[in-house]
Amino acid sequence: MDRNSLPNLRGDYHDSAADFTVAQDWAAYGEAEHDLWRRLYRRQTAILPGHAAPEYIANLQKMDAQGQIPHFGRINEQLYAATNWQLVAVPGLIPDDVFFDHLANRRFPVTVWLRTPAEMDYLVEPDIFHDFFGHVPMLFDPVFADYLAAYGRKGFEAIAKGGLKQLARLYWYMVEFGLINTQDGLRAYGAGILSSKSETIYCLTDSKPNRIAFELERVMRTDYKIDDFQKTYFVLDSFDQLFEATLASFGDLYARLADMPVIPPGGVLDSDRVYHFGNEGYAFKDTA
Ligand code: HBI
Ligand code: FE
Repeated sequence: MDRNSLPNLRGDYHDSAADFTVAQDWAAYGEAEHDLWRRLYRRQTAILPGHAAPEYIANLQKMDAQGQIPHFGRINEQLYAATNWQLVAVPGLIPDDVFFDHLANRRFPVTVWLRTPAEMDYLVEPDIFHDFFGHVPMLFDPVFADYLAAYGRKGFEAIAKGGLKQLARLYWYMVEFGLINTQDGLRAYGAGILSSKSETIYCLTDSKPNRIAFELERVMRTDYKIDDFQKTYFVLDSFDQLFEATLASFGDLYARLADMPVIPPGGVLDSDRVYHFGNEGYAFKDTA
């Protein structure tokens, strides 16, 4: 995928480098943007207790990012010391292969622009609030940080073996919309969830979606829609579980998955370990 094959995205890509990085130009953020950041941050942190994984909350607090739009260079001093990761500024979505290369080298691409006040509740493309508030706290978690680097390394194999769609589902369900089981019940750690007030509440309390135990092939077979709440959330027993599943050699996994039926977003298999059977869900006979 080259830069002019990206759909007409909102960001300013004209002076991005070959790896799609740009300068953050932190001084260019206006007071109105810092104020919107503070409003988004305050509103979201108010609902984290009881909804967000404790690791996420603890790591978010470490960064002290509530007062203004974060300066990536300052955060990188903390982040690099914690897990050898660093944030790189990008104009927005970047091609899969470039994205995987950044992750494999422990560089997390963070969009530089912030949504408008009219987009407080929803926007299509990830902005700095989604990328930073949603993704960066988990980069401070050593196991999750190792998982994400392993995920990036798996990107090249997926492109080579035609498994890009399956690997993107793993990212979608487990990085953007993942839940984890804790002794206090299910909690959210996914970035797409925790950067959205409505989905933070919906994913744990609404009876409509399925909540099903994570299993690598099951997730890789499950389709998703990008413009609505999830019909199914997958639940980890631990971050180690996700790391070990991703680190393992995938062997002929993509070839096997290519012959298996895609599972619709709301499907439930007989083989699923189900935490909650959504009332929108429907039995999808396990044809495996
Ligand atoms: N680019 N900046 C950015 N952020 C993402 O999260 C991202 C991306 N490009 C591709 C992508 N995500 C997904 O296709 C991953 O599943 C690979
Ligand atoms: Fe994201």
